[in-house]
Amino acid sequence: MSDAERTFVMVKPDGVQRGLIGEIVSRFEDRGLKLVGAKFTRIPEEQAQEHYRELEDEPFFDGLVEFITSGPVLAMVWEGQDATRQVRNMMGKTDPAESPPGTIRGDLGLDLGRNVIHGSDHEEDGANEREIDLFFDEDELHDYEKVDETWLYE
Ligand code: DAT
Ligand code: MG
Repeated sequence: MSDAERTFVMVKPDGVQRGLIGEIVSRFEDRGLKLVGAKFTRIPEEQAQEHYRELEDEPFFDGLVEFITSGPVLAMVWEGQDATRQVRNMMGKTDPAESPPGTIRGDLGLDLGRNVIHGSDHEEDGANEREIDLFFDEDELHDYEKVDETWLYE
């Protein structure tokens, strides 16, 4: 495998409430990505503010923090070739209304403020490491080999 990397992904409170955890996890498994960490948790307000700190000057920031802390989320780390960019491609655009069918947001959402899933931004330097560190301790991430790896990568 070339270019293996880990990316931070989260099913947001709306995705949890709507029973979409299985559907979303399935998509990443089917794609061949490897789950290396997962945590079902309710994000403390301070952690949510830190997670979205790039957006703190936006008018929607307080509502965003309120929403993301309004119920439990499934925080995950997925590993694979070019994982960050591939996950973002699978998610679609930020606004579900602009996301094509076939993408997670394009298939499972309608509204910008309820877009079901978070994934680290591949265009933002170091976003992955920062977000993984914010949600996981080192011993909560698992190094292991999966049986399909020799068939998944040339
Ligand atoms: P993404 O989640 O696609 O990385 P982002 O990092 O720009 O998008 O924004 C984080 C979240 O903030 C996004 O998932 C939904 C919310 N958001 C973004 N732009 C918004 C807007 N103009 N109005 C309301 N919520 C917005
Ligand atoms: Mg983002």
